Amino acid sequence: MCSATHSLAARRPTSASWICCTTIATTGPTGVSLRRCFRTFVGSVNWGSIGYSVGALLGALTAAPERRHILFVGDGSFQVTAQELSTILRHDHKPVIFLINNGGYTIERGYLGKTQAYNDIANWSYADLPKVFRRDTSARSFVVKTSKDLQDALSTPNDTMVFVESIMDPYDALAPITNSSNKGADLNYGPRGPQHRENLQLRPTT
Ligand SMILES: Cc1ncc(C[n+]2csc(CCOP(=O)(O)OP(=O)(O)O)c2C)c(N)n1
Ligand SMILES: [Mg+2]
Repeated sequence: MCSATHSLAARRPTSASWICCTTIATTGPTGVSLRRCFRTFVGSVNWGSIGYSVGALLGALTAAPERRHILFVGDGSFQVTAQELSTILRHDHKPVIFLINNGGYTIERGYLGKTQAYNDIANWSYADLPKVFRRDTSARSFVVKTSKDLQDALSTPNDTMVFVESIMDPYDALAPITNSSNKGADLNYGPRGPQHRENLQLRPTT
């Protein structure tokens, strides 16, 4: 996903804004802050409120329709406010949306319930939603599983909405994310909490 961000930023270095859900890392593998690639960064960093970003995208599109808006959102976050995609399409806005489909609440698997069903969510056919919400949509949708798929999606013309559903492994998370969840569980449940039992937490790969 980081390569996608850099690639898009390179294509639109001065006018792009980046809207982000709460669990997307804002630092690339090289430690470079991706926020600097964009003119404006919008995120719910203080409140950590999932679902915020889809509504924020609509707000940013309404405020500055002439600019290019790029949303990165998790599947769990998206499902909270997905209906706003309908409003975005009704107003004929043309953002680029990257939706990370990793089968549910990956960041929560680092607290507790690595394999528990309460961290799984319904596996919507996300890339079909522009068509569901607007019959005559011109949106271009992609389901990407490999870097080649991603390159193909990034090569598409950007004169319409571009919706990229990225399929990722539920256990694929950066170490800073899992470390922070593991620490959060220690705070929540205390030193003798259930988080220390075998295989209950998603932990950083060593
Ligand atoms: C309104 C709200 N409800 C619940 C939470 C707790 N919470 C934090 S992250 C998260 C899961 C996010 O899932 P997703 O967007 O798919 O991100 P992933 O960790 O899978 O990348 C939840 C339920 C929250 N932060 N805000
Ligand atoms: Mg998810």
